Amino acid sequence: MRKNRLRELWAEGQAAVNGWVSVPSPYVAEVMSHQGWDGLTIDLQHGPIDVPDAIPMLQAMSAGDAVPIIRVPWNEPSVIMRCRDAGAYGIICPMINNRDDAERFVGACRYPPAGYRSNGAYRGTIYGGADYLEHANEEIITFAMIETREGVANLQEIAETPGLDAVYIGPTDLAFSHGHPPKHDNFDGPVAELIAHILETAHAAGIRAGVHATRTDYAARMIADGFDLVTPTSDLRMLTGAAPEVLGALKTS
Ligand code: 3PY
Ligand code: MG
Repeated sequence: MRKNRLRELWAEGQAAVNGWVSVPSPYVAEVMSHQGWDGLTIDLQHGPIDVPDAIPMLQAMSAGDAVPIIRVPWNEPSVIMRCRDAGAYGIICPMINNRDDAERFVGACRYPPAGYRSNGAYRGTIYGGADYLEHANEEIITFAMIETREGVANLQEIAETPGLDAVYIGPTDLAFSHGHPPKHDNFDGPVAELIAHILETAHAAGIRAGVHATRTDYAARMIADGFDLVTPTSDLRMLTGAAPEVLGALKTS
């Protein structure tokens, strides 16, 4: 089976830099898969991408090196299994609040006896290889999003869920649920303290930690602080970020 490059990076002690795709376009996914991102996450939670859109995007990404990841819209086993069958090598699941949520999520990503995922990886075997079924449980990465007050309160038992590889922090929901303004890139303050606590608890439980960001300097700081994966920007942010600079330089009114 094709190796999961993120696991290899982590084994080498390196952090992974993950790109974020929210435009439902195989062409955008293909372009980004050749840019040098370690992982590329197709976001099915927020934005216009649905499972039928994601499949040609995964196909387009196959030729590049970026590890294909999907953020599913919710902890819904049927959607998780469809994404896994389509060849995702990592699943990010939003709003994991307790051990039951974590077990439901991880079980949908793993074949028995580790989980209850149903057999039928029609594209997994094309992307991963003929021995996909034999090794998928060890290669595919499960990320539980910690982004609620309840998720933080139950973090220890979530992090110790067998088969869970990593937590992934959604800073704006995390802030929201703790009564703070929903903001990314929290360099300091109470949300930054929560993020540091999540990182420390995940590592103490022997799993990895990733964090969502929108600024390169913040993502660099998170790598320096010990995060195993950072998402510094997205397709849409790069598009919308560059336009004002160009237009500002050329248009006078
Ligand atoms: C959050 O900030 O809550 C996220 O889920 C990031 O996409
Ligand atoms: Mg969120």
